[in-house]
Amino acid sequence: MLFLDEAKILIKAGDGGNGCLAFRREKFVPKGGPSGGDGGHGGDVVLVGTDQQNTLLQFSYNPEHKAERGRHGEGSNRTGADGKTIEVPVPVGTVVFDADTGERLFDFTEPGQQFLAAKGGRGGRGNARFATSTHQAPTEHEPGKPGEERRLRLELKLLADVGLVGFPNAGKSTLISRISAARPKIADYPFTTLAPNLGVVQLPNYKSFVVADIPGLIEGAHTGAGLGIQFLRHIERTRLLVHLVDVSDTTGRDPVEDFEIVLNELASFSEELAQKPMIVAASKLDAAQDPERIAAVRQAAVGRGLEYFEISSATGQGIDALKFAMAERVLA
Ligand SMILES: Nc1nc2c(ncn2[C@@H]2O[C@H](COP(=O)(O)OP(=O)(O)OP(=O)(O)O)[C@@H](O)[C@H]2O)c(=O)[nH]1
Ligand SMILES: [Mg+2]
Repeated sequence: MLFLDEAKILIKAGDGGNGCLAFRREKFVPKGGPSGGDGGHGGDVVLVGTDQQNTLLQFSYNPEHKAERGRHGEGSNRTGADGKTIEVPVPVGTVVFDADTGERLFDFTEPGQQFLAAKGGRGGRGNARFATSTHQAPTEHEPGKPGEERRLRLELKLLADVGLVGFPNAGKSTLISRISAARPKIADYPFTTLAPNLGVVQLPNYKSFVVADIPGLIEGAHTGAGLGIQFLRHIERTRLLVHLVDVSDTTGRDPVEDFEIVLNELASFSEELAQKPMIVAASKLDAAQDPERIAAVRQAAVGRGLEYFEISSATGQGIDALKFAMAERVLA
């Protein structure tokens, strides 16, 4: 499933250092020659493709990136140090635009690719550089040139890492709203979700992954019942499915049957989907009074060799454990 992530950033390369105006002062030498050193060059801002990130989220916390300025030149022909160039990592898949002109500047397709986004200013020349045989005491010296400054718009097409599947009303949208900043519509009736929602799940170590919440599946979906199964193509390229099974007492259905129906519908969409790694999560534990219903779902999952969790998006029970299990699978 493609999802557009966008960020605007300001980048500023370092200014060049000023050239220096100085003359040598030596004992017994009445008039020393010019000795003003050159200013250092300002640092560049370079964007570098990385596969260690898959969202632009970090730029909302960090929208400005500035490189160091060059140091000014000094007397005794000392050249100022160059400013450090900074490298700003951007996820592979990012397209870079000039935010002001709309011009497309660069396309990151591989990790390690570099784009010089703002060039540092040249350092100014010190007066020592202007000396000639006929002009032995020059006072000319140049200021450093300003570094380039640019506003960029970054665009990233995101691929979901995890697909949430289950019966309508199983609590998929509620779960994604619990673990990400996504705020999809949630309601107490089937087929609330009509189109996929994506959410970015942030982990404490600054890593993140993308979860897709899709419409519910019912028996016969592959023949068009409910919303059909066409939307399953949105999760075809995910690495993991999380299968939510409502074990609360209010459904009036057998949760194991729900579980098997969804497995069948996935299989009738494609073999690939049927084979995808899956975590089973019994949902709405807070509203489940009957331990046998829960045990039956656990048995059905574990019997198929699937990892199993019990959660409640209402109370938060099991949510972190499930989140970290997802992270472990998709970030491994
Ligand atoms: N008690 C309880 N209710 C929940 C929990 N999670 C979700 N619900 C409720 O279950 C109903 C359905 O939740 P949704 O998140 O919309 O379910 P869904 O799976 O996205 O449903 P569709 O989009 O229709 O497929 C809502 O009324 C939620 O408030 C839970 O952990 N406990
Ligand atoms: Mg929903």
